[in-house]
Amino acid sequence: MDNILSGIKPTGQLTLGNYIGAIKNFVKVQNEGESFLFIADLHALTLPIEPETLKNNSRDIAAYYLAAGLDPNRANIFLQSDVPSHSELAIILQNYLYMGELSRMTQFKDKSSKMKEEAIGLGLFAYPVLMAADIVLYDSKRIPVGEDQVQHVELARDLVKRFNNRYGEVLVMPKAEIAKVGARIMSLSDPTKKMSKSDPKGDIYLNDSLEAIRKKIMSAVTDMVGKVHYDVSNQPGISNLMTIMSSLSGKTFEQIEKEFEGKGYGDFKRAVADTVVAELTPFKQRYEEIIKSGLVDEVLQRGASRANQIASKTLLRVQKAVGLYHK
Ligand code: AQP
Repeated sequence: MDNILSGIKPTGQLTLGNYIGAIKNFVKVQNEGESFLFIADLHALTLPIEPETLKNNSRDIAAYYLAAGLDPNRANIFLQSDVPSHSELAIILQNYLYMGELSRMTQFKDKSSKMKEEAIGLGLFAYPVLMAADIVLYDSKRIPVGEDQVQHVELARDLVKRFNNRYGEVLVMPKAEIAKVGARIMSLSDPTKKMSKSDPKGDIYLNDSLEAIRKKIMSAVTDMVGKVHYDVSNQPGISNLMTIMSSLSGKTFEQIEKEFEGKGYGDFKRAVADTVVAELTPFKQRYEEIIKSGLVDEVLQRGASRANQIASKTLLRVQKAVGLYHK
């Protein structure tokens, strides 16, 4: 069985996009191999963030993982910063990725385009290097991610090829896995843009109240077509709501179209809201219980201990391969 790796960076409160595009898939695959599901706290430092916010967001992600159904006896849940091999390996791997390819990364272009050049940190630019280190440390072949992260996984693949060509079969080749439905949940206020935790417009946050979530869905942007139909180009808002409904209920687009034939958008939105609320009600209850129980710290410690075991072996393999003396 292949190892599975993925992570979420604690840059803000998680959105329904993170839940559908990432966490739900982690739960699905947790029995299919050993999984390493980390909280990418070092990645969160690539943009300014308050220390308390970073700490609280990190704890929340661990609690959300557990609330969603990740079993800490099967999945290793840990903080990236609790495993020093991530940083050490990134220092080595940065020599095998190039400025040109890093500057072509869409995430870097998006995030840096809103900043003055003097304010763009080196960490933001080198983000895919650390991500490549995250990926290869656990010899993972399977990397479940949302669509926006596929480009970074592709770059990690390029790096593995380059490194192995030079040093032999040292690193395992990873592959991105994206969900058939829900790999890109869009903003409710601008369905041409991804729902993103650092851009509050049109987001559903996992810590929003159930009433707030209902309200947000009821006021989601739609269109003048007046028909519940999956057509991303002409009906992006309705298509996004269909995606949300489909990925949480298991209904196909055809089934949804049939169910709402001849019905108005109001009825459809109410049904989408019911679906989301039904999914998040028990999830939010479990989250509250987990936060109170103190389980998070115990799980993170256990996860880090296993992650360190595996990661330090891979790091040593790389150090030896490149010829670091005494290794
Ligand atoms: N809208 C989305 N639809 C589906 N999947 C999504 N993911 C993020 N947004 C959506 C997936 O969630 C995982 C964790 O993402 P991340 O924290 O590593 O960073 P990101 O991809 O940049 O996500 P955000 O929410 O947009 O974060 P910020 O705003 O901090 O940049 C990934 O698997 C991602 O694909």
